[in-house]
Amino acid sequence: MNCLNKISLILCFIALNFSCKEKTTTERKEEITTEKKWWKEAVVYQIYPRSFKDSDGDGIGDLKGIISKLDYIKGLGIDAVWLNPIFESPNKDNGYDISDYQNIMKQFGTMQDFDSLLKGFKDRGIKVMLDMVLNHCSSEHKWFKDASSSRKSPYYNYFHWWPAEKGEPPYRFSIFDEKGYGWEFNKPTNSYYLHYFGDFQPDLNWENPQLRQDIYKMMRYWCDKGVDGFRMDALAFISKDTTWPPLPKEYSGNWTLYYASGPHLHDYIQEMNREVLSKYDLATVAEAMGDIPRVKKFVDEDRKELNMAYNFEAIDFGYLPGEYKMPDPNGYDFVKWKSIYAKWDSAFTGKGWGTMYLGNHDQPRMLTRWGNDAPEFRDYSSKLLTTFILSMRATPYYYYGDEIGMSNIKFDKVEQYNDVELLTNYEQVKAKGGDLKRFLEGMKISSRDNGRSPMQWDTTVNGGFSKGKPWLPSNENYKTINAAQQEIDTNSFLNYFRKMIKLRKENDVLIYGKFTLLDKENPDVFAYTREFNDQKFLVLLNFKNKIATANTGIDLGKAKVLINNYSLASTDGSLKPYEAIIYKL
Ligand code: TEU
Repeated sequence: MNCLNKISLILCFIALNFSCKEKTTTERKEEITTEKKWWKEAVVYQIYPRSFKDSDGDGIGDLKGIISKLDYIKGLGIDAVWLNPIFESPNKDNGYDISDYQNIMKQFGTMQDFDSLLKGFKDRGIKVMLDMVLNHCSSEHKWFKDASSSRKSPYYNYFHWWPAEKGEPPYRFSIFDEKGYGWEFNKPTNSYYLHYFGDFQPDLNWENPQLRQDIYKMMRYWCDKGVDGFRMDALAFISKDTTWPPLPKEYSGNWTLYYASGPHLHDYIQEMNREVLSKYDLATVAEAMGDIPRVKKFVDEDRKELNMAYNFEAIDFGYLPGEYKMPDPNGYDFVKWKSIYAKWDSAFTGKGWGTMYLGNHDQPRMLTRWGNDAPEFRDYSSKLLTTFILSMRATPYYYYGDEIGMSNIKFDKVEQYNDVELLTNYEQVKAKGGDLKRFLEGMKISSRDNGRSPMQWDTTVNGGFSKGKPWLPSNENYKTINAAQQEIDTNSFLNYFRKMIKLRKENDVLIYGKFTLLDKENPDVFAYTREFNDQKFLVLLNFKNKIATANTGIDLGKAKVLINNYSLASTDGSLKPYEAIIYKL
């Protein structure tokens, strides 16, 4: 072989080898992640303890209240619960302002109650996830009380300060501040402290290793007690650029994206993984705001950080730009919304894992926001949303009360609200001379208190939630919409929810199966397939209050209906208002 031939052979070999490698990488990229984990297979039920069940008549839900409902929770068929913060707190943001991470909020009970609750869940095979608020604490926390007394305090560096002698601090936004200003002046230290949320929620200084060690120790305390996971509040915001440069232009107005871009964010999460998470078999889910590339970093297994991330893009969809949670009067672009779900599914194709939810304590009731709470559609649309949540390729997080079709309470007056977010936003609109009537109308759809009204157990006073005056009124519709009534009705939402959970559990394809969006441009129907091994399911969801048709090109002649929210399912793709069907193909 002459020299030229030799070279071309080598080149050819390199090219071949390269193209093979290329192919494997592409193939690997397309392969869906099927590594089994309990937290991928679990259905998580979120309990807002303040509103679930009050055992002592003070109008506030408590741990003993949850204990009294353990069998109800078990009976749902769920696998894990996420409890919103249960730690000691002055409750200016209902527990998201923690004053002692290792004690139970007095209104909720004692540590002994918590231990009994944990045991009660464990005895029933239910895992327990706690809500860790690590970006900030309460201004009543002993760290802050000490830190704010003197610059010499050993805790001064547990927080972010701007000494007043340097003049005004560089602008930072605050979401729960009437003036939208993230620095608050503190006289004893003659300095300003940073608060991305309310001024009663000072941001913790994660750049300080001592603070981080204290946090990890506290987390290990709960893990050693036996908790199974954490929902990590506002975790994307923990790292800050402490040279405090002016806000970069590219983020102006998009404060969540800016706050989610701290320089050492992932160093700290990886450290937390080494120091705490890797030592236990935990489920961890991050409030990881930001775009997909940012969010993926939290959950890429190779990076050794967390397990799951929320999809904020879909839940925050349909609001008017530049206004806080003001629903677009023309509704939302359904085709775009579907594409967001498809995009977030493919973001976690090969690596990471997502979550699926349509409601939580920061959201209005899913029935009002994404379904239809009018009497004629309440039943169908509630079941449709449940079918959607439980048939996607992500861990479902299902909010208490949605299983019985609770809807928005729709307050008329600002005085009826409790939520700090609503109240500060109201003041902001007022200060700008905005249209308060319009604001309050919008909030009937989107405000957080809509999702926080007490659980509707039965037809007794306050829906059986409390014998006292509830901290937030019960929705008057408890007289017809309640768990007791739905328990006896075999066709109720509650029983549909149980049926849908069973279907998911019995069919791996609904957990691990590849998701493919079909009939993308259909303005009414959400259609997709799920495929795993030799199984293929088709999901058809008519999100509109009129008859619609799915054009999937799939012959339904031989398809088997696995679940349907009407008594008879069609075989030609036509769907009744809010009809939901899952077929086995
Ligand atoms: O919310 C994080 C957050 O950034 C909020 O903007 C949230 O998205 C907003 O309230 C939606 O309307 C978490 C908690 O879930 C929330 O309840 C707390 O109030 C907040 O952190 C502060 O801890």
